[in-house]
Amino acid sequence: MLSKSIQDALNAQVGLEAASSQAYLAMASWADIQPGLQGVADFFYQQSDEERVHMLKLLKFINERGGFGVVPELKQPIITFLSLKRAFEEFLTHEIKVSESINDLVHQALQEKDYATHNFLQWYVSEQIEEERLARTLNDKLELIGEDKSGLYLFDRDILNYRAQV
Ligand code: OFO
Repeated sequence: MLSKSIQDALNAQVGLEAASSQAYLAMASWADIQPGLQGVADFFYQQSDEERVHMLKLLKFINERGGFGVVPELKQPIITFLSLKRAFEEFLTHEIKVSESINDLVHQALQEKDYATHNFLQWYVSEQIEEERLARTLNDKLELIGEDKSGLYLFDRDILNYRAQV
């Protein structure tokens, strides 16, 4: 059975994963209407779907452990970006925030000796290592590319492969 404090913290994480899904959906929709960024749009549509899966996993875990997974209200995320670089910086910032939140949850689970929740959260710890690495890799690539149009063309063409590699 989940303690009230762990349940609240897990539900807060449900909210954060839902907000991630919304944020990446907005990035996808923005990229979708930019010329030549179909790969980036597909990438963020996929990221958005993944975050929804992260949210569902948490929600179901809370319910399985005798709690109540609460579907959160959502604020509108940033819907337009000054540049591709800014969108990817936002992506990295968001993932760092999620990692910090997962780390806090892990810490809380240990403090409360809730080993089942601690064990469950290890999947998120690994996932965040991958997501942050991917976000950093893509930001580094964009830094190198700068304003080079052929570089941006290749970035867009290959972005789904980077995702598979990282
Ligand atoms: Fe990438 O945020 Fe979920 O875990």
